[in-house]
Amino acid sequence: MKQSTPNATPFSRRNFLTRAGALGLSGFLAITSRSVRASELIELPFANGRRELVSNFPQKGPMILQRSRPPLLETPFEVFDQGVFTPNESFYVRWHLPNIPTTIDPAEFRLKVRGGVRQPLSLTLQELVRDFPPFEIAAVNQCSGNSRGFFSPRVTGAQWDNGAMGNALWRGVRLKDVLDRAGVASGALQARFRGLDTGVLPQTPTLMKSLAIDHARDGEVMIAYEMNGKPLPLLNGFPIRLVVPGWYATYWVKMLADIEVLDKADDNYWMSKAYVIPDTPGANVTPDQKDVKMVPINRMVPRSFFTSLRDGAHVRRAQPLQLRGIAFGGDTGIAKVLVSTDAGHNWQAARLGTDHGKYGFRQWELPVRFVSTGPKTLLVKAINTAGLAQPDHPNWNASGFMRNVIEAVAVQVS
Ligand SMILES: Nc1nc2c(c(=O)[nH]1)N[C@H]1C(S)=C(S)[C@@H](COP(=O)(O)O)O[C@H]1N2
Ligand SMILES: [Mo]
Repeated sequence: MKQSTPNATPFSRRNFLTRAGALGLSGFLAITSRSVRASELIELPFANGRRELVSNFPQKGPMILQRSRPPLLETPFEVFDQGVFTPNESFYVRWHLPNIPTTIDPAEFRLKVRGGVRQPLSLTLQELVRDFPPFEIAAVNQCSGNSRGFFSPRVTGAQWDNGAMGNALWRGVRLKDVLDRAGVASGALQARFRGLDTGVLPQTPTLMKSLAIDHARDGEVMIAYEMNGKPLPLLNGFPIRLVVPGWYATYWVKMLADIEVLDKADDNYWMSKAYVIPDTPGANVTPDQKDVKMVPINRMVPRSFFTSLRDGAHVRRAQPLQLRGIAFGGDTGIAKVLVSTDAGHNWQAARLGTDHGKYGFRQWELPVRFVSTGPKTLLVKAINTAGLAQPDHPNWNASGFMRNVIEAVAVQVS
């Protein structure tokens, strides 16, 4: 965890308005006529994996188009080899509802805090920045459905490759400080968060997510106004979003505008139906398993990836080769990353890169040299500081959530 001194406020009115005006949102609105733009086709490594690589979303570079409205954009995996912080212009995007404001006037924006509080609040962005101590944390934002395209048997939902995740240095204020300003009333059970996006039909339930009040007040859950030193891109939740370190991104409500303190458990659609997992280790069930108890998705689990080479890569015998990748511990830090170059017979500990805090990506490296030619299976496995290791076999559930398995790449040595 990194704590830094406050610098010039990112939300001076002029700065904010200029940025809001400079978003170039016409591309966003006109996205259905995007065919005028040249785009490249890429092939994700599963059936029906052909996707367009598009560059016409505001504040975004080349992204894998999963869907245009609402936008689902995946980070091209090469980006993860370039460093542990995922650049804002490459950071994946996921929205559920199609009506997303295309401009936000920072001067008009208010964050409401209401419900079971002594003093309801309506905060301007300037108040949020000025009146609360700044807080920074590096944390992985990962969609519950990241890697869903690999589920077998296949399940419905966005068929993501492994790029529905990203790591950023988030800067903002602690949610605890804001809740304490409002004064949480006794009997409070949860805090519920809502953004500015809505459905087209009035009966579409607005996305709302809730956290236990103690979790909301743990001093780590935060309201972020900056991502990697810059205001949040509109598509990642400008002007503010919730950051819930160690938890799946469904809770990281974007364009956060409303916090309601509840005295009972929230059973709205997005809590009780849309984002529930089997209450089993690793959310793992068999496709024919019946009457499984379901619970809201929550903490992430450890994962690791190769980033320096892809499945099918050709490498030279006897030549020194630096294997490289990223790992994260889920809801706690990485203890070890183990790599096998012989399909799991032998494992070696990789060298871990700079620790930017327990919730972020950690780079790993391992020098290897292949003594014989032929096909080789390379494996990588993360173990977190709670002793949880990635499983040998992939988990499965009907929603395609929490994909986890020791990752493999096949290489050809010649
Ligand atoms: N307001 C709002 N916040 C939201 C969502 C949404 O649809 N609306 N989707 C959630 C889900 S499921 C994910 S995976 C993350 C994606 O965050 P990103 O687009 O910044 O990568 O946002 C979360 N926050
Ligand atoms: Mo998600």
